[in-house]
Amino acid sequence: MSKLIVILGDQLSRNIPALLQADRDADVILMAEVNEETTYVAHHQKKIAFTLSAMRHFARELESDGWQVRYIELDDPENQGSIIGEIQRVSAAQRPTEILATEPGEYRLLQAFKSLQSATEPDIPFRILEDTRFLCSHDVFSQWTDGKKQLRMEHFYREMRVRTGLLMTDGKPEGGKWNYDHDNRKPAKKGLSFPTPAQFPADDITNTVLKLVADRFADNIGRLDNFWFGVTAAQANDALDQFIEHSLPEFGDYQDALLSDEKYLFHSVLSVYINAGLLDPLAVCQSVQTAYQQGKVPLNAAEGFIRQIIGWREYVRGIYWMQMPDYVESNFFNHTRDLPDFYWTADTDMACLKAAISQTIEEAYAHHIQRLMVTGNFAMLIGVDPVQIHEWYLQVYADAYEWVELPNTVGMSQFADGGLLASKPYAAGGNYINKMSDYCKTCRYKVRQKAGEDACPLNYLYWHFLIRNKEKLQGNHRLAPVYRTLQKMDDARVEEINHDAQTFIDSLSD
Ligand code: FAD
Ligand code: DLZ
Ligand code: SF4
Repeated sequence: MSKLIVILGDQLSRNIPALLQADRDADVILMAEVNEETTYVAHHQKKIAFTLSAMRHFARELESDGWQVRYIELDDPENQGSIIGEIQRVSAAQRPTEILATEPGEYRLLQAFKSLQSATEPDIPFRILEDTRFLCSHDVFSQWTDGKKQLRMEHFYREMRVRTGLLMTDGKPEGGKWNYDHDNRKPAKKGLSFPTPAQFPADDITNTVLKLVADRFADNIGRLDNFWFGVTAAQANDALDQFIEHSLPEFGDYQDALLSDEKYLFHSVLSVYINAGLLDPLAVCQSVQTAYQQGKVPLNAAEGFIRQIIGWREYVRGIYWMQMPDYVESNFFNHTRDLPDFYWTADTDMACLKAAISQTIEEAYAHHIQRLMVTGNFAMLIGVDPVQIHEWYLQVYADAYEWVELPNTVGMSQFADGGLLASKPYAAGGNYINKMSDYCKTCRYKVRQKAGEDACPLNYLYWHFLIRNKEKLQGNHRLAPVYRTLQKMDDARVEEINHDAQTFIDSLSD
């Protein structure tokens, strides 16, 4: 009499609830590489390689700990091509007393689980457990949102600090302030030395997977050479230790910076491991807190980092589940433009976009400010259909799962939810990029020029965005100063902006 324990490709954690409730001597674990998960969007080749290799390593580790694992490879001739198909096939043969799974991170798969549940019960009960790796349960998030007219991450974050006790002393925030973001806005300068995130050589398992991906997914975006992601919990923990030692001390100061030729700056590159389950988010925050307590990192760095995880990460997940399935359709500005082709090739003269997209193609990674203020900002300014930019982000990053990617794209970067997640659009012209980066120095466009062929396109696109969305945005008090500036512009200047923007946007589809 055994249960069938389902473990998905982003549930590679020893503390995943379905595994915690399993009996090592009796139950069978099912892990399946399937066509549906590898193709529901055309994932970056490195993302597929990372996921399949990490799944194979996790299965091996469970087996060597004495678990009975039924591991289905992608090219198994019996493979049914979907998680649901594989659960059905294996349970038909094995007749388990129960199927036990942890809730999937994505809405579409939860719906599929629920349909299967109705089909198998009462014959075989199918229990779907809440994913306790997240620090805020669905109930707690919905209690927090209850009765609130406006949701703000900062308020949620403070509650999460109290709830977790992280960086709290006698019920008060460490250092007397909740948030040290004010200290975290430094532009990076040349001369700083930037550590490289921990990199790991491919072993036999990874090499086999790399070949499989090269054979089957050669047309997907991305390159497979120089694959260096860790694929086990031990490697992910090494990456965490190295981040804390070498990058975290400067993480806060330069969190918003951008620099050509520096792909990572002081960012952790840990999201890929945390989201797949190789690192536990609470344990990561506790390690960071310990480093602060031992005097190894300053408070602004520790607080800034912990805020990203217990604040932003949990907040976006809460919003995702609260808003799905309609959230995908959000389109506050009614944007309909196609995503420019250069998002797939990096073939553009704009140095900021070229840098962010090239490294995305190479590494399946770009840091937050590149995603938000470069690729995201540009897509919003030219009016790209939010679904198209959402699908791009979901495809190109190794850490991308819809629960985290969608709210970041639709809510934070495109303001397509009209301000549910963020209090104002993250729109910026060339000045911002020039202040925070060195991209403009080598760009074909001139950042200080406001109009004409050589002007930085972001300059007129920024105003064009504000002009065309005036009705929707001018009431936003955080945008009052920019609308006051706009009011002072004469008609000729407004016409010039509209003309330059339209000419540039038209040129994108030529
Ligand atoms: P660091 O800068 O080192 O931050 C530390 C950790 O905090 C990250 O590892 C991550 O776990 C967490 N974190 C930071 N910011 C966020 C955030 N806004 N939301 C959730 N967690 C956060 N993050 C993803 O994990 N998957 C995605 O698919 C994803 N898509 C994004 C799309 C857009 C348009 C934008 C603007 C942001 C997106 N993010 C996404 C959030 C953020 O950009 C990444 O988490 C971060 O860049 C990962 O790199 P890092 O590990 O070096 O992060
Ligand atoms: C991302 C991914 C990929 C590429 N392949 C698989 C797979 O073959 N089998 C699997 O169980 N999971 C995979 N995943 C992760 C899933 O897509 C993820 O579990 C769902 O999106 C839910 O978050
Ligand atoms: Fe980007 Fe404009 Fe600077 Fe060029 S000049 S790098 S387009 S901000």
